[in-house]
Amino acid sequence: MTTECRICAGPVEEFLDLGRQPLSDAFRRPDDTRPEFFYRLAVGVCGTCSMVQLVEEVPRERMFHEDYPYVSRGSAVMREHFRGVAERFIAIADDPFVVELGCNDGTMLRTVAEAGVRHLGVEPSGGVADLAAADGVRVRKDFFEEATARDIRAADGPADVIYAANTLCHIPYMGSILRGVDALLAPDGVFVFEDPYLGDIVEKTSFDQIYDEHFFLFSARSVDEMARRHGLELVDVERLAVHGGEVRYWLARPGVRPRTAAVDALLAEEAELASRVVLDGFANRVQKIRADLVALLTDLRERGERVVGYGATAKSATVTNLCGIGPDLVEFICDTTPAKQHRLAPGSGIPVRPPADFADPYPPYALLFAWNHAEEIMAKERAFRDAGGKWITYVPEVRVL
Ligand code: DWN
Ligand code: SAH
Ligand code: ZN
Repeated sequence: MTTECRICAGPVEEFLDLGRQPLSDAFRRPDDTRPEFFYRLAVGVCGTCSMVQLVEEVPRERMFHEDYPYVSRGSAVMREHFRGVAERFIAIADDPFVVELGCNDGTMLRTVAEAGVRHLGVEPSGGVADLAAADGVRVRKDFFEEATARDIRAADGPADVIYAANTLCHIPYMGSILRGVDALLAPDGVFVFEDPYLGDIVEKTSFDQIYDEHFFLFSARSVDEMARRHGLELVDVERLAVHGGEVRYWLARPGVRPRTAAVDALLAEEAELASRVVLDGFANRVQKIRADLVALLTDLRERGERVVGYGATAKSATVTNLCGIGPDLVEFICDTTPAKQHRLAPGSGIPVRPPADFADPYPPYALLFAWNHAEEIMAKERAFRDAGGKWITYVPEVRVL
């Protein structure tokens, strides 16, 4: 099947179909009897600009609304990560104006606000935006797009930094976003964004990074092409270890900043990344992980062993719904997020419970859905191991640890 690229209108060739999937962050109340929304989750690659993207778009209001449950503050590692980012932006100019798209609960901007630096968060999900405001962050409850950007420019002046973490890849209407960036960014300003990196996703076969909210899987090459088409230039890239491997892209107006050697090095490394051979290989490894995981969980059930999930991630919706994992295979998922607890995970119907329930009593096996936070979680759950518990992971392959 071929569709049209959301960046360049070139032909998008599908290479992986992950089937009928629910909204990844739609945790339902147990008494909610309304039918769930499903869509077809499939990924393709543009033959012209190499952008990897979903072939079906979910309307944004279905995903990002008052009850959007994800909060950035749920991980100590991420809190520290965003404090570091904020400190760099605070020091980037005299009296800078820092705008964050998808500021969520204000985890990054709160450091900027506390330093008395001019800032604005743009966040359409009302509940998490309220958390940011409660922490002293100036936030506008809106989707960022061209009209919003023009409005902000008129009211607050040009931005020295426009930043988006794990947000730009959520936005299919990229033309409007980049026209907005052009309208809002100061002549010597920077547009900085960080998202899961296609290179890491392919290398680790972390197919669960693909779900409704993750519309694009960026690479240096596809971002370079995208920037050029919109009058911007990719001037720097940084590889990040967070969320299973990301890249932070720095864009500026042409000629304003020299392009670093890191950009050319990453482009060279990516020579084959968007080829059909590489992407078809990825798709084949996904099917192997699916078969191995179903076999392992089925075997454990037959032996009467309990398995509990750890971390009700958006990513886990892709895994459970692709593999047909329900409460018969995974008893419940424990998670620290208040808005997910005592709800049912989307599609699978697996109950979500507070982490205290994990130890009550410990199961023999825990399926680590939040594998990107493995170090942090395994450190805080040492007692599970000490009690003889074993972790199950499926990235980069199914293993019992
Ligand atoms: O891109 C996105 C990223 C930034 O966040 C969004 N589209 C949605 C969301 O994706 P996710 O849900 O896959 O993100 P995380 O950060 O992998 O989610 C971790 C989950 O695990 C959260 O629900 C919190 C929970 N958790 C926990 O229960 N104990 C996390 C940690 C670190 C813990 O110790
Ligand atoms: N930046 C945070 C949150 C990422 S989750 C972090 O890295 O942890 C993605 C966020 O993007 C959600 O809070 C969602 O509401 C927001 N979002 C989605 N579309 C947006 C848009 N058009 N403009 C601004 N934010 C958007
Ligand atoms: Zn394209």
